[in-house]
Formats: sequence, C-alpha cells, structure tokens
Amino acid sequence: MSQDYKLYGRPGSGSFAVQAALEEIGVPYQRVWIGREPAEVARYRTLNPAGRVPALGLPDGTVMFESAAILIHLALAHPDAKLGPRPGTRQHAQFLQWMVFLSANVYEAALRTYYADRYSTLGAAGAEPIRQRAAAEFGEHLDLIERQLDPYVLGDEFSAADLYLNMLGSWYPGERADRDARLPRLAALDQLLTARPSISKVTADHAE
Ligand SMILES: N[C@@H](CCC(=O)N[C@@H](CS)C(=O)NCC(=O)O)C(=O)O
Repeated sequence: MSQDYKLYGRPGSGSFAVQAALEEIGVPYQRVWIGREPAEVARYRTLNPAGRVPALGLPDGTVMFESAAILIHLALAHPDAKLGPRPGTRQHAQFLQWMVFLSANVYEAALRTYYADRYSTLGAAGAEPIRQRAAAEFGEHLDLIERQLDPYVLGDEFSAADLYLNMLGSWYPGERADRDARLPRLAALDQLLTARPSISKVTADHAE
C-alpha cells in the first residue's frame, strides 16, 4: 500500500537538504524529529541501523539512509521536479560526481569537525588537533567546488546538488562573513536558494 514519504531528521542536521528536495517535488511527507535520548535512538536503529539522520521512509514502507543516496533517489523518482539531469547524460555523470564528492568529502569533514572526539582514541582530550585539521579540510573541499559554481553546481542547471551544497556550506566552522569573503560564489548560490520557497519553508521549520 502506498503511503506518504516519512523523513526522519533533526533540526540543523542533514535532513535539511532532503526536506528541501521533498518541498521542491511538492509531494506530501511526514517529518519526524528523532530525539537524542538513548532509548529513542535505539528505537530509531530498528528503522535505520546506522542510527544517523537523515533517513527516508519510501511510499512502500522501505526505509533508506545516506543523504546523497536519498537525494539522488528523489531526483530519479520525480523527474518532473528537475532535481537532476537525465540519467545517462554527461550532465548526469557530473551530478553523480558532485553528489558523491559532497557526501564523501565535505559532509565527512564536517562530521570530523563537529564530532572530533569520536576520531581520537583519547576522546575529548585528543579532539582539538583533529577538529582543526578537519575544519581546514572542510574549507579546502569547499574551495574546490567553489571554482565550479556558475551559478549552480551544474552551471545554469539547478539540481539537488545545490540543495546539498547549500546545507553543507551552512556548516562552515567559522564566521559567515569570513566564509562569504573566501567563497563568494557559494554566497551568491545561497542568495539564489534563499529565494526558493522550499528553502525558506525548511529554514523556518528547522528554526522552530
Ligand atoms: N553519511 C551520512 C552521515 C549522517 C550523519 O552523520 N548525520 C549526523 C547529523 S548531520 C548524525 O546523525 N549525527 C548523530 C550521531 O552521529 O550521533 C549521511 O550522509 O546521511
């Protein structure tokens, strides 16, 4: 039986871009915030064994996780929303490249920045050098994609990669003014996205 999409997330987390994609598509969905209490996380792990957010319940009840995979799936499942180029094209190859780049490098460096204690055998006592290195790499990965923006990740074609980059770029570890001075094209992309109703709706939802 078909049901609404069910988005599992947390305010300010990786569920932001997925929710923006659902808004762009215009399908009904339920948004479920997952608390951080161990019992709630343990319950959530029965749906998503990775225990991370986001995860997406599909209309047939299947639950999938990994933000880039979810965004790519939504782009493919709803071609009319134009969240990605036509599969098999050169542009789609670029789309896949940047989605994986963002997930494997930018998102990964953000996790190392904000959960640095998990990456040291010393825990919190060993976190600071890891955090500093990760924050530097986060900026370097953004520098790389900055050179690509014109004005979108795929040139003049808007896609889910822009939703993803907009979210990840907002996690820059430092002052926003410094980020915008370093990454002016990313700042210009933010302006374009802020004008989209999907982004303003999800921003308001995550700020509640
Ligand atoms: N590779 C995963 C990473 C997901 C992830 O780590 N999400 C963070 C929030 S942005 C999370 O759930 N953190 C909670 C935790 O690790 O306990 C993805 O792209 O979906």
